[in-house]
Amino acid sequence: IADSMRGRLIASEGHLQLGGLENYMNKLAQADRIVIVACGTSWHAGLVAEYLFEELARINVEVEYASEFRYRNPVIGENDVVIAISQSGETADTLAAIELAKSKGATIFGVCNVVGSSIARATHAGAYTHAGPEIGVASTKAFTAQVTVLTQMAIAVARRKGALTEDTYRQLLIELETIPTKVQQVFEYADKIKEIAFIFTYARNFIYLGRGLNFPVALEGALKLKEISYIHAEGYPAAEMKHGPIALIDEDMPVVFLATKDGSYDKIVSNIQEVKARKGRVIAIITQGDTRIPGMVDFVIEVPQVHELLTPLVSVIPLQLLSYYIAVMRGRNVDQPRNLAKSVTV
Ligand code: F1P
Repeated sequence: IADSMRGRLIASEGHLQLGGLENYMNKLAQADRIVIVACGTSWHAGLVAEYLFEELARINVEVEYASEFRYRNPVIGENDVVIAISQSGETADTLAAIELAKSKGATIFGVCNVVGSSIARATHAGAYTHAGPEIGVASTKAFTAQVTVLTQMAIAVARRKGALTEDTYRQLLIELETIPTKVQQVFEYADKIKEIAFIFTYARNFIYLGRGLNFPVALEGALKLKEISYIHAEGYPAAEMKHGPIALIDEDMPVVFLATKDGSYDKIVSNIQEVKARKGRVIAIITQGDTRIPGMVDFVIEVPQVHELLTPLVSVIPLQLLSYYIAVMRGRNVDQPRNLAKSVTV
């Protein structure tokens, strides 16, 4: 993962190059609304992009499941910009959503991994993620690659709009270039994650909670666990817990918290207290050096400090590893999980 990110970031050293997107940058910068269509893991990358485009470029973003969008009668037209995200570039639902939006006059950008794929060809412009082949069915490095490219797009569009100062722009680029090394550092915790996986190998349910940019990461952590270990897992925004899922918490419920040091930190600490008060077993993903959360929870996994806007790129890694080890310990075929296809072409 780190290597595929490093390659892409070196290619953009000091300046963001987004290939075929360069000529369409004004269209993106002037958009009143961006509609993101995708499925599965790619949809989660879209949710991260929603936070980034809104935060950095102040553009209204809607993130749609392509599998729903294609069957609706969505309000979309010539002034809309659609970003379609797909690892395989062959997902039938995403392709159908693109065709529908195109027939209404929208401009379509693609973020695809597979060069020359059907989705890449159906778009007006786009950026390839160049994450290399995904060996397994479940997307992992494709997710980090998609988020990297979408982050670069959001930064570039914000700059084009004049919404970013030159200092912030430079700072974000410098921070982006530190990410591959920081991702590599998370792997130093692999043995610890393996121990936690061993303890929870036969759990029947899991809940994942996060706020802000870590909310899509919670969804992605739950999806990875479902996909490769077949354990029932739910991801929620931590603030939604009190609106229902809190009823599920007891001493048999493992709860994974995305609790890195960011603007939501104090609120996530309160959510952890709420779960501990109900005897939930908490695994917290925390920022290295945090001394507050370790005393409150059952297990911690540390990730390096990163710029707040880049958090998902590192906080997702321990969740991918946790799913991987649990699946292996349960004897699952992690590369070819049952009932899943790499490209869902129907
Ligand atoms: C979308 C997706 C993947 C998932 C699985 C089924 O694929 O939902 O996220 O891991 O492979 O398809 P894509 O459009 O990103 O290729």
